[in-house]
Amino acid sequence: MKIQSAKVIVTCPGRNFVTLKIETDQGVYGIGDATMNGRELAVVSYLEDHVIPCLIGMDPRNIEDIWQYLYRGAYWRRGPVTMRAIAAVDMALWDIKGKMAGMPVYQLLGGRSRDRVMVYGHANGSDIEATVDAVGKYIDMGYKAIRAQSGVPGVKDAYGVGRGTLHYEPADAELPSVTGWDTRKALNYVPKLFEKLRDTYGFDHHLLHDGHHRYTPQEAANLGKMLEPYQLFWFEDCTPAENQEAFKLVRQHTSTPLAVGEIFNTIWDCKHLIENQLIDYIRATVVSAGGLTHLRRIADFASLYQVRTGCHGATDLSPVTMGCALHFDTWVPNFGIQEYMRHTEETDAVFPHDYTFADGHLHCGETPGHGVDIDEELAAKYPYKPAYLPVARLEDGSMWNW
Ligand code: GCO
Ligand code: MG
Repeated sequence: MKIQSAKVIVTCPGRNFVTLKIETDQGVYGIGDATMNGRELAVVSYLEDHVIPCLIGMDPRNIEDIWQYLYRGAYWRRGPVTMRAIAAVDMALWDIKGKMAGMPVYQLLGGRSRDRVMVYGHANGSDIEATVDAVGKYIDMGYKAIRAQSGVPGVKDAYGVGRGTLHYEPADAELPSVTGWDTRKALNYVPKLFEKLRDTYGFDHHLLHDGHHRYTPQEAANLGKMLEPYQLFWFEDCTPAENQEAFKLVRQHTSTPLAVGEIFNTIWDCKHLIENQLIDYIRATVVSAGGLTHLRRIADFASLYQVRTGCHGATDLSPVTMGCALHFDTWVPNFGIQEYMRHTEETDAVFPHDYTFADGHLHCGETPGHGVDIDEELAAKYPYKPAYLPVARLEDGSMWNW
């Protein structure tokens, strides 16, 4: 069996997606996601100019060998572009293997560990009152776990606040728009949001919060401690995870569970935090961390330390990544939770899929492969549109972490 051709499809049904389609000499094809929000075309070039020529003629059944070929063989290892390109190939190959075996991917991984996958949705509002209302709407939709982000008075376009409640999308401008940040104001506001949420809805639902790399370790420790009475499911990206020693300080001061890893690309990014038990949830996901082949290595390593998974699932991860993540979540023994930001109807139409939402959970389908396809004709109707993520500046104009 041979890989006969492969192509990259770029489409913008409301937002940009980069998709790899691998075709075999036996008529079976597979689909993979390679989207990198705000930097899409770098991955397109990596795939078209440097990966696809090597794939032609390879045996698509050799998933592991092809993974090693692309990782070791490039010499230049790791990084968000390389690992997304590898991920796209990997997803497409698992899709092909599943189709050939007549089995959904979770069966190939080792079978079902659970009936359904608990997801969390994104509730946000311009202030506490609006955010409390938005959380109520998610509870009404059946969610068991909800991430809450509120605008902060005096902070321009604080992170995580969308225009509607369902389809938050931060990449919105042809050049990066400038948002504001003020840690003092956030530290004063965020605990009040969670106090109000617990007062209003009690403790039956899981609540989550994303710090989006904004706080210093000391500030993160302080906020984690202030949030303890509200028993969060997790406090995410409380401080940048470049200097991972910094998490020791946060950990020493708070028992609020910590989640990190949506921008991690390999097991090496995760190793220190996991083996030093500095986090509770690892957020690496299929598209950013080298596909299913690599993500399961991360999960297995994490399981040694009772660290559970919490795959990133924002809208910039296409339905293809969501489909693969759900097969992974259905299998992985140390599952924690899956993020689920809904795609628009346009996106769902371009990527027909068999996963379904019910009662706060997602269910992966039983279609052979990962269960997500691309409608190429429809995709062609939505040409690529440059869109950047915002940047953040402090009140004095200094750059900060968006
Ligand atoms: C999350 C993330 C996203 C990112 C987005 C960037 O927790 O879902 O932080 O909202 O900001 O994926 O492209
Ligand atoms: Mg996040």
